[in-house]
Amino acid sequence: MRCRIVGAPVQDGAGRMGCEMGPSALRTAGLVSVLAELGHEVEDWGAVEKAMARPVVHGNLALKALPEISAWTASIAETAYAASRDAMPIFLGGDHSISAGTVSGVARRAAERGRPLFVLWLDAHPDFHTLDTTTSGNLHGVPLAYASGQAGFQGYFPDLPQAVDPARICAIGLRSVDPAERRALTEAGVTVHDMRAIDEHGIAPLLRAFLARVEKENGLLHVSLDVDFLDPSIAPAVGTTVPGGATFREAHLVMEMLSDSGLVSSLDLVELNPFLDERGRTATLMVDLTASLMGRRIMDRPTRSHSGSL
Ligand code: B3U
Ligand code: MN
Ligand code: MN
Repeated sequence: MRCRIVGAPVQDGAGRMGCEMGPSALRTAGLVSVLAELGHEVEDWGAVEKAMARPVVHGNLALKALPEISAWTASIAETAYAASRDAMPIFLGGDHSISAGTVSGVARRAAERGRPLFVLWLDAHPDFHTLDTTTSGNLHGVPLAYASGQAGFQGYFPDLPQAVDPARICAIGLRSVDPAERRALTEAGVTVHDMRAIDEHGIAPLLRAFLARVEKENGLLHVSLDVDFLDPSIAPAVGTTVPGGATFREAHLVMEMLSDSGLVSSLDLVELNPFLDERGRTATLMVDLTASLMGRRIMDRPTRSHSGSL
């Protein structure tokens, strides 16, 4: 497969600085060579450049860096659209606000191809605030609401060429959801598998059911992996650690199942804050998870289905 690496060194959407270094850390952890060793053709597009920010005033005075994130969203969306033309883009964040641009860019591409776009959001948070409901004002808390066409972004964020149908979004790993987000997720009809659901059912059947839907509709699948999906004990390099996250094996299993599905058409690796890392272990884990998604296996065969003999 042809992979296209796109750096999006954005940090203004997070509460603290450092995510700007994310693309460098992922490259330092060997992302390009790992993909090449798996037999992929890798093209590195370097970094997206931020468009010129124009001043905007909004009634929610808590909002931070609105002109900057709006400008980033415009340039990232353009690049995401271009990068998804004839390759699988892998977007290196950057805080999660980059996904306002990546998802809207690949959604435009999917619409042009006449294929429905599905989104798998692997995160402790749903990032489903609107500009009106966020109380922290950190814009890494809004990208999924924007990309799925929730109200209140018009005039502040770039016009959305194509919204993702909320019924085609699945969020897995949630364990920190604000009341306004909870209401909005339910109303919009987003599929949510919180940590409790993972504890009760195991992560595999939850993901399998979603992948079956993507396959049935001949969809494209964008995967957005936030570092804080993972438990902080294995992934400390993130500004918003929330205890009780996905384990090492749960995360790899998700990636292996995604790989087997052959459905993934684009990927975000976001919220890595190398300033908070311990000798590069989180960056290395994110690269290893990407390797599992891109075909690295424990044994030289796909995982067998349980209906077959063990
Ligand atoms: N929902 C909270 C917390 C949060 C969202 N995304 C992250 N943290 N990383 C907020 O600030 O919107
Ligand atoms: Mn997030
Ligand atoms: Mn998060």
